[in-house]
Amino acid sequence: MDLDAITEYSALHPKPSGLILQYGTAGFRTKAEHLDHVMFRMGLLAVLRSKQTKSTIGVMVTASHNPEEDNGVKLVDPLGEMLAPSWEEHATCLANAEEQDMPRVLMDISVKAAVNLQQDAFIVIGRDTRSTSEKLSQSVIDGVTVLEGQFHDYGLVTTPQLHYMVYCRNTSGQYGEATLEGYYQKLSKAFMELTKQTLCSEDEYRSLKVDCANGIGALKLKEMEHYVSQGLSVQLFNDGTKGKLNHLCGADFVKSHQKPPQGMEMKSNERCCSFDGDADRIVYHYLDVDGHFHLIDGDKIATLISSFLKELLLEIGESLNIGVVQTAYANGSSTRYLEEVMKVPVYCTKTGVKHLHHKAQEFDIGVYFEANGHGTVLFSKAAETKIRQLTKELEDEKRKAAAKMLENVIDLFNQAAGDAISDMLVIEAILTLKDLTIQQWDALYMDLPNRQLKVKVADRQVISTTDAERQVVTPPGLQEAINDLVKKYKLSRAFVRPSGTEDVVRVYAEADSQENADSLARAVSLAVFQLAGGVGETP
Ligand code: 16G
Ligand code: MG
Repeated sequence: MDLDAITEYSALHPKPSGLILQYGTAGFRTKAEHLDHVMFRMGLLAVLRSKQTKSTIGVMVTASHNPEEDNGVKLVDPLGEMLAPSWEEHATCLANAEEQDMPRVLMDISVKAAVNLQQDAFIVIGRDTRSTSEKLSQSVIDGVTVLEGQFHDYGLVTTPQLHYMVYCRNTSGQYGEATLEGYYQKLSKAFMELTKQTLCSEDEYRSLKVDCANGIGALKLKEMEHYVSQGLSVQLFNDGTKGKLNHLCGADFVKSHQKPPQGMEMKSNERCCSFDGDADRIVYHYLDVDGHFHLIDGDKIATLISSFLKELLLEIGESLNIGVVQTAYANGSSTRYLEEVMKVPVYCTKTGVKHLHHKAQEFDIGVYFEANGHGTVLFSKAAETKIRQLTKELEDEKRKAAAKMLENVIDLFNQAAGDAISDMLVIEAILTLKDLTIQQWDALYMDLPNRQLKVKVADRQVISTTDAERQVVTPPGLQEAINDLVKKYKLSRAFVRPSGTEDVVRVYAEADSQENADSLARAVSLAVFQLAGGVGETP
């Protein structure tokens, strides 16, 4: 390592002294103006990680659903997965090292992680549409270059597209071709094959309105449109030509406010969906004939997909196991429906894609979705091989057709990461094949009314949790207080957890009516405020 060169270049990306940032649930995220040094250093770190794993590593510049003024960065590990936890710690140390200490911290990491510095390194870089992203990704490149890493800059891509590129490059093209063209080809081919028998003539089924959150999703859907136009016509709203990124629109807004996005013309019973700012989240929604808004969130998406997969598995008669992974935010009705009606095992993990992804890898077919719309389906290598073999060998026409469909589903899901585009195509295919309207899908079960609130406390880390964030361990007395409150309502449940992306404690409550869910959420917020050092206004 040329420490002099590193010192010299680092001075061009100086760290504001005293600034402390954490590699959180999904990388670093804060106001864009504080991130230049972080980007440079993540370029350096990506090179070390690439040398250590002898693989291509990804660096994505985005702050997803956060406001336009924010930005962020995350590293993508060799199989398209989130960065390994021990390297998250390295990332935090490196980002927080004061200017003069940085080269030494970098050396320490390289020694600790037993990096062979002679090894070649290759980094792929992507960015979202934020006005600050281009310059920040240039700083990543500066970091990569000073450590003599090779790189390819994909420029504007969705987060899942970058994950896809990393996965392709590290599996010598077996997963797909590491280009945007390759991505569109792979997905559209699987989509067209999956739906080809049943291409429905009614326009109602084939057109979909998409709220793109004024983000990268709009650009990429425009690029992909003609590949799938025979099977699906998408009408884009909030495509970034007028509105502000993630402002009053997008999946996060729609889910957390439970209202339609602005800037989208919705007629009753029309199928609509919303992406988030980097297109790794999707939720569906519609207005009924009375003008009431209905949200179809990640839980209902998981239900639709897993029931479809379960039917196909029954059809081919193979004993491949299927499991659904959720978080504590999953609506109680969805968990009950999956377990009791569909009879699929359901597991709960901590919030954050990496936790769900990890758990889902334990099954032949692991369906994971957060209620907020992050998710995908993972097929184990063994399950994939089995299914591909069956499509060749089966003689029974019906079983063969089911196996073929499963094969298309494997190709259609972005197995490197949850992907709004890929999820959207799977959902559209299933609705078409099963001849389901959005109302029929919505009617699978009724969500329990729920409410999410935030509480400001002096130090959110005083709250620690266990049992996949469903129980509070500290501060003492808080869990007991929550238990007592929950007992006062029917069909009720509540939990609290420190946010991994914002300086707040999050509160979730559900109950038999909206009024009760609201009042339980308020009462729990007050308990947090009193027992966990609330600051500012009393909730
Ligand atoms: C991040 C996570 C998301 C999680 C959210 C929770 C990824 C790619 N994203 O956006 O999965 O739901 O954080 O935020 O892992 P919170 O900790 O602030 O509630
Ligand atoms: Mg996102």
